[in-house]
Amino acid sequence: MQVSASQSAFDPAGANAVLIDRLSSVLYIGAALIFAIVMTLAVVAVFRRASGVPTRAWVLGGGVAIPAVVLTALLAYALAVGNALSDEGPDCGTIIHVNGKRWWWEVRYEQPAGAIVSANELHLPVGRTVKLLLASDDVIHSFWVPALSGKVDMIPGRVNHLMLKADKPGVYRAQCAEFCGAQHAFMAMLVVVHEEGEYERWLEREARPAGSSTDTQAQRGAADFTSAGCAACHTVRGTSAAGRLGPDLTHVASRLTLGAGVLDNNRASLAGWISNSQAVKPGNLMPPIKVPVETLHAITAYVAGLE
Ligand code: HEC
Ligand SMILES: [Cu+2]
Repeated sequence: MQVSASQSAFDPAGANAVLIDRLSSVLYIGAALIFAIVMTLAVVAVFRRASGVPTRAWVLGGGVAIPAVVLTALLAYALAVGNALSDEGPDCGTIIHVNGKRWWWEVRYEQPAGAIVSANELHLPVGRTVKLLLASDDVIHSFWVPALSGKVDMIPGRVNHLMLKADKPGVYRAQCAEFCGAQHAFMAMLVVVHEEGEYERWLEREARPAGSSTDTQAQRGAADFTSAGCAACHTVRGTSAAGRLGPDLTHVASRLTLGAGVLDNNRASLAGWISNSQAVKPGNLMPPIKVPVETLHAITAYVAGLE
């Protein structure tokens, strides 16, 4: 993928990710120190076996007292971090639903003016805590944006919460982190964190229905989109297409990637995806569409115009 997007828990860009990064550093460094001390003592013990040092104090001190103190301290610290991670904070006004699908993501923005449905890209305002409500319609998925937070499972019949706050604008990569079938590895998503004020503008654009094109090929493509069967699975708001099996395509052309992060979004990859997405993402739930090449071009022109 050409879009540069960080997917590293060691490069935190949000408050929760910083807490997790710090906790893991403490655990890594602590474990390394303990390992070094134990190994040193083991070596010393091997060479001083016969010298008659009292062992009782060593066993009780090193085997009981020190582990009890160290492990209790670590447990208390880890519990405090876990508590802080689920803290809503006073400024949490934004609620976004993310629904795991085989093998893509439905994203629904709760709005005073009604929900906006989108897919395969999550948009966030910088510096504000957002509450994600995570669910699944089919199998268990797991939502994970390593640069912003820990993983939370998406379980059919349940709604799990995740508080997200991004401190730096940018693009971060999310990945399904629970094996969910053939295309689990290609179930990714980009998280776009907007500058102050930009998020509202983006939401406003996303809320609009699809515009109609003046391009004649695209106009033909709009009709072909329905006759070729695309509308049975895809919604394009503002048209009669209202299918729910696949991602909402109302503004698909403005997304950075196609197919949940498998392809860069441009006209060539779009044509390739539409003619046979199975070649790109084998086993995904969109069947190959057999249409004459002019029809394919027309549909591609139409979909590429859905900005
Ligand atoms: C049987 C249902 C079905 C039909 C028919 C169908 N699709 Fe899809 N489509 C899907 C599913 C499911 C996905 C998501 C696949 C994935 O990423 O795993 C998808 C994904 C897509 C995407 C990528 C969306 C994104 O957010 O990246 C585009 C574009 C698309 N379809 C266009 C079309 C067009 C154009 C047609 C008609 C020629 C069509 N589809 C017909 C089910 C369908
Ligand atoms: Cu998954």
